[in-house]
Amino acid sequence: MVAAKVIRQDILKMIHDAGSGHPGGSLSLVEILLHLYWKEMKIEPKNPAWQERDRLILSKGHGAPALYSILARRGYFSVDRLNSLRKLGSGLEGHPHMQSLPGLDCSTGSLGHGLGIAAGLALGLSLKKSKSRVFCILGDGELQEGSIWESAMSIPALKQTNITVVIDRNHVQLDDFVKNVMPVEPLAEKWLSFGWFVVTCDGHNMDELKKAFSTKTDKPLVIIAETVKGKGISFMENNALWHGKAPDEEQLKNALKELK
Ligand SMILES: Cc1ncc(C[n+]2csc(CCOP(=O)(O)OP(=O)(O)O)c2C)c(N)n1
Repeated sequence: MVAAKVIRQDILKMIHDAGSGHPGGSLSLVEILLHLYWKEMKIEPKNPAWQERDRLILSKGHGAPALYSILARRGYFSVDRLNSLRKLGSGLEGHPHMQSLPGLDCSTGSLGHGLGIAAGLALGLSLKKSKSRVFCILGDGELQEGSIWESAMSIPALKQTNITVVIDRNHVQLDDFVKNVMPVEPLAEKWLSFGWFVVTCDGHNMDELKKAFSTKTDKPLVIIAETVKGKGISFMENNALWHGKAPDEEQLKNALKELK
């Protein structure tokens, strides 16, 4: 498995080179994606359209830099392509565009849609008697979208146990803490009451993630992964200013120094 700091370095360099992007919510995703792509998902990077693969929907599509780094480091495409983030025609769009890059199972960016798509995908797969699983990553600010809760209600009703949801619970959204904009607590209780099995873990701890993902249950599983927005870079951590801003030359230098 690639080290988390390699992914974080990629994210920072990509966004710096692009001159725009979302560092905070990309840095909080790193260990979740590392676990999924190295330990959890059944995939064949050299055969991204393999029918039997597990699917990943990054519903918080602005976290794309983290996903692109993971896909490149996992072998879906060359690491050299990472510096083309947000460049016209590069395929590394600001938000995932599944027709443009190998390894993407869904185009996202407009928040609130990923779980509904995951529900349809999971239903289709089970109708085909496929063993493939669907993983869907949601942001905690994203949970304020009403469509999430329609899907959260439907999935247990349809008995879709081939879905695992991960909530990147970094407590910050676009310009403030989630609790100051529209609180989502009591979060575990909400999902429980909709018929999910809920596990909470430290979303930066690989052992805890492994344990959470291996939960055995006959209900759809939601993992509330407690994370830190901007994780790893002192001046970005828990700071909404770094939701959607590229580091300049000096800030990139300082950030990379912290990762050494
Ligand atoms: C439907 C929709 N509304 C607004 C936005 C703009 N937007 C992009 S990211 C974001 C905040 C999301 O917060 P959260 O889900 O907590 O993401 P994270 O903090 O993990 O980056 C918003 C409002 C969007 N992409 N889609």
